[in-house]
Amino acid sequence: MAKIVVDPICRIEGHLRIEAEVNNGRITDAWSSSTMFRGIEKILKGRDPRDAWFWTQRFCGVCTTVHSIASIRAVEDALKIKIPPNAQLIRNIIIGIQNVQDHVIHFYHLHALDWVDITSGLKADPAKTAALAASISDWPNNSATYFKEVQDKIKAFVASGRLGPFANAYWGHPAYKLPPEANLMATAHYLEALEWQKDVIKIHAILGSKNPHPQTFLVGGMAIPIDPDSQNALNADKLIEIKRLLKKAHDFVEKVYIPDLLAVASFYKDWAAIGGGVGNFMSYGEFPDANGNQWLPSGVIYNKDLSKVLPVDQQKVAEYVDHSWYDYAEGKGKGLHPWNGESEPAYSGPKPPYEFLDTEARYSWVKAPRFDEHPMEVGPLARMLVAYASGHKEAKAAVDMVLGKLGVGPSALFSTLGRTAARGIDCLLIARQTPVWLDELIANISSGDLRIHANEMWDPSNWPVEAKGFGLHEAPRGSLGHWIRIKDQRIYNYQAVVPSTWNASPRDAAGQRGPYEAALVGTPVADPNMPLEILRTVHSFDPCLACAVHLLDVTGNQLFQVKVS
Ligand code: NFE
Ligand code: MG
Repeated sequence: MAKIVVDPICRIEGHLRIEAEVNNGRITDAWSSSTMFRGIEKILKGRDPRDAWFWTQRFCGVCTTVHSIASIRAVEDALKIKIPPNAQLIRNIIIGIQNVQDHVIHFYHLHALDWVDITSGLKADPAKTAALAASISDWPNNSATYFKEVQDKIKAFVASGRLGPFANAYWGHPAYKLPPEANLMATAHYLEALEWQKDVIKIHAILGSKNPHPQTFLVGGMAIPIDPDSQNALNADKLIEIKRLLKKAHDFVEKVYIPDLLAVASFYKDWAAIGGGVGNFMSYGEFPDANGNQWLPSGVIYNKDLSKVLPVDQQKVAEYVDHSWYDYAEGKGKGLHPWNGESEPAYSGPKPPYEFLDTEARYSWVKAPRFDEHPMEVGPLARMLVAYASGHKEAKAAVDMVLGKLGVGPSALFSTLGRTAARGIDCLLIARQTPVWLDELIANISSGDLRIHANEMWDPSNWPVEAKGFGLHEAPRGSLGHWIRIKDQRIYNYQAVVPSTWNASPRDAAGQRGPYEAALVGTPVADPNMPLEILRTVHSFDPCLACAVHLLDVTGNQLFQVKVS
């Protein structure tokens, strides 16, 4: 038996360590550990609830909007505030483009190199690459000249000895299966996606003044004035520019991301039987209309059973710390609902440098959230499964299209490949739908409705002495919840349970594995010195440990470690 340590997992946000036991070329057990603590939930206590979004937004710079959204929703829920339709639609557009940009960045810049061997692309024939690209998409850039230019650029990188973003990967690993032309095509689109994402996110700059971390969120609505006749407000020119950028976003997803995803996935169909995980899925639902009806449904699926979608009741969320470096006042073995949540750090792990964590004891800064005692996978796969099983028309059509093109059935969704494919489908659906919200916004403004903020509860003297609320959101990586208790106009308690807390969860009091841990069991590892397969499965979740723990590792300065014993 070999125990493998990968620390840190690269191409993610934050610090994640995986320890895995490998027997006969397969992982037989795994542990997911965050080696980073932050503590923003504690910083919030005693502050003005209307400022919470601004602090929580700093949980993370990747999902740059999501904690603002969850936070203002939590405060609005506590204070019973109904926001105007324009604010709802603007939030949907901000959330929509965040998801689309984030998924494309994940596919090309964080996950693709697990499947695409850039060095193999150096051997590709640019003309054949153009023919391959033309066979799957009419994207105009796909010419032999273009692919030759990209190949020359990579050759120059290699010749200079400065590989930049491509310096660190398991190049030449036998688990890479793409022919050179497919590798070159994907590499070209990696570079193109870098430019594209920079452009499309300008929508956040227009609606939110900047990105990352847009600045126009506001409890009760948005802080962006609407006035078709003013240069200093959301006017017709800006709406037209948003329309253009949304089209650009959608075109790339439809004509580059999805064709590339299908092309790459077709070489890795064996990964449709690997990386299934806990088999329970949860989505909070997202994109409310003016009446609060969600465009993507909420729901819970247990044991991969798509015949039943159960309702989400936030009261059933509880976090355990039996294997996490926190102390609860009442001791071990109990889960706390976030309204009563505590974040008292209590590090009991080994002093660095250490070889292994004591995984029988506490081993992570991530807590273990459970829904009705069950570990839940959250994220695009959960979202698409809940939508599919709920009969969501567009989701069903898109899922069936992808499964049909790959020649696999719905059971293939419960896998590493399924997770990666579902992210593409989620991205496609949202890229198609976001222009619809823009049109609704334009129609509403044209009808003369310029309201953007509900003022009546802004003044704290109108608030009850005590109030509590929750804000649920589907962030790119999945179900995000913020819970707030307000007392005497100040934050009495504040807890966030974020997507990567669900997915990167360690064991709970009952010893149940978290989703990364469960998904790794059964994953093959051809060469324990180059655990590419671990990266494939863990990356398929798109980890963000900055979010999940919400201080820095003040002792462990190690930058990279892959250890086999
Ligand atoms: Ni830091 Fe995040 C998203 C949140 S974490 S990226 O999406 O919330 O899972
Ligand atoms: Mg938390």
